[in-house]
Amino acid sequence: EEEERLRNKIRADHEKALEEAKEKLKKSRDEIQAEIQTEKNKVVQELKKKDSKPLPPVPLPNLIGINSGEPADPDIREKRNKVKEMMKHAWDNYRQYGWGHNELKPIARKGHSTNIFGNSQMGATIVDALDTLYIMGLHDEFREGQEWIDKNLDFSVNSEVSVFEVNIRFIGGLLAAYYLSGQEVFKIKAVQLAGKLLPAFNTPTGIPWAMVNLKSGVGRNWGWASAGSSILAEFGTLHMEFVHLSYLTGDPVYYNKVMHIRKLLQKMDRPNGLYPNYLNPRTGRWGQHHTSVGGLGDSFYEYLLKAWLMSDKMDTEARKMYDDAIEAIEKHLIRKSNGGLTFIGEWKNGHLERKMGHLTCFAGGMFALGADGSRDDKAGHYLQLGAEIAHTCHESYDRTTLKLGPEAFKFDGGVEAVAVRQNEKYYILRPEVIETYWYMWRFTHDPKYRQWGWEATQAIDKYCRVSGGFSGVKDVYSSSPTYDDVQQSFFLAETLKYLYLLFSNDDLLPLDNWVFNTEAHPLPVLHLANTTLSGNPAYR
Ligand code: DMJ
Repeated sequence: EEEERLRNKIRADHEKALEEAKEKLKKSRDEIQAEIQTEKNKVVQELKKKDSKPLPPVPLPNLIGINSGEPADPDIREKRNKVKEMMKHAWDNYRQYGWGHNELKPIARKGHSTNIFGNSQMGATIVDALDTLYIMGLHDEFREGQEWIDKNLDFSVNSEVSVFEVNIRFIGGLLAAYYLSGQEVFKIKAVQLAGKLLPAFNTPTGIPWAMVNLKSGVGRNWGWASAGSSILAEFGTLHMEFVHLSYLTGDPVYYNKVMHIRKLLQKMDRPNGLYPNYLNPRTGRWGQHHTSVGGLGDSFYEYLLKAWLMSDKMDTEARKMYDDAIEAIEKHLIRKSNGGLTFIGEWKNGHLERKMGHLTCFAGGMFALGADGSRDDKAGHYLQLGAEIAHTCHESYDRTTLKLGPEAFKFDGGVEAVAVRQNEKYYILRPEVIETYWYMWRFTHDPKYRQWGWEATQAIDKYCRVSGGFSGVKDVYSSSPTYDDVQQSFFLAETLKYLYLLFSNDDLLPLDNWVFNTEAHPLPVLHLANTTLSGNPAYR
């Protein structure tokens, strides 16, 4: 019977083909040629599509866990309210004296900016603060920020900006605001801005320039970076945002750019298994062999881990690169001081510099976050390593007069977790130590992390607060410190957000559903198999 059915089908197909051939013969030469051309075009289009490997179209993920996270314990609630009050103080003063400028000078009470934001007023503090305002329930302030963005945020300006900073603060901030609030304006602005960054990738290797002019698209590198190099922590900290951009637009261009960077890095030799901080975008060769888990290297490692987490653990290539990298880091850069403090040093010109930066302190949280799923099931080991880094960084705070951590501290001859050089004694409202307390709190619920976070909150409020906002201080060992008169935008994006989360319940932005970019902007895990557009009460 089956044979009979097949024979009939073949006969029918044959007849159909004959009919089609007859039809074709009736057509004019021109008509046939036009048809061939159409077919050719289709094939070219298909090939192009294949070449650029589009991401599968998927609906918005189920956004679970943007509840208020209000703690039951009145003491913790009071602490959380204090952090919210500090956010209000920072925001209100920026609103009053710096509105529209990138940052605030809280003592001079006027706007402030640095070269990373270019020469135009892009409201960096507004964009960076939005999601913190949102989760704290500061809805009026959030709306004001949204209105400013809607009316004033314009990227067609003749201004040269840092690709990395604009990505982590602006694109990250806009995307998080979009996912939390559902307001289209944030998505539209994020995509517009991303388009302006794309020309930075026009280099012989596809490794982007550090800076790009938003109007002309001309890119270049920092003058100080090893022989015209791009920086690992800059071109290696685009992945999360760019994958989300492709996901939201259906346009694979962003995804392709960052995957190209990854593939290129994967192919390169790594001295001692370590990634140097500098890579020349013209030649594709490493610059100086400096390796750091602090400035210039830090968030590259963070984004390998977070690419895996953000993909719902599907991107195993990223996880492997992370595992390989931290194995080499542990072997070559992590040591114990004479006094028993675990620290992460820097590799410079063939030797280990026994110095750790405030920036490096984020790694405690990263090790804890990466513990689950680690190679050879070393989860306990990495959680312990995270705890040790948290302890060391707490010591760096505790051994100062102001109980605020210095920019860098040494572990050399008698000196332990203390800054030695005058120009390393400043604290500029950085978040990394508090970030690590928060991750450790989420994974262990050891009350000491809340205690340490509270110490830092009090110290910031006592020594960095001025009537016009919050300022960095120049020397954490001096009892009469001078101010640097800058309220950094990351203070609102990160420092205050991590403190607020530390004193909130875990159901506010649970880590199973959200991954924080390096500027603490939460982006949802793309649970591709478990997605829904509506019907989730937590969404909006
Ligand atoms: C922030 O912009 C980000 O956390 C970045 O990854 C490192 N530096 C600052 C905060 O210190």
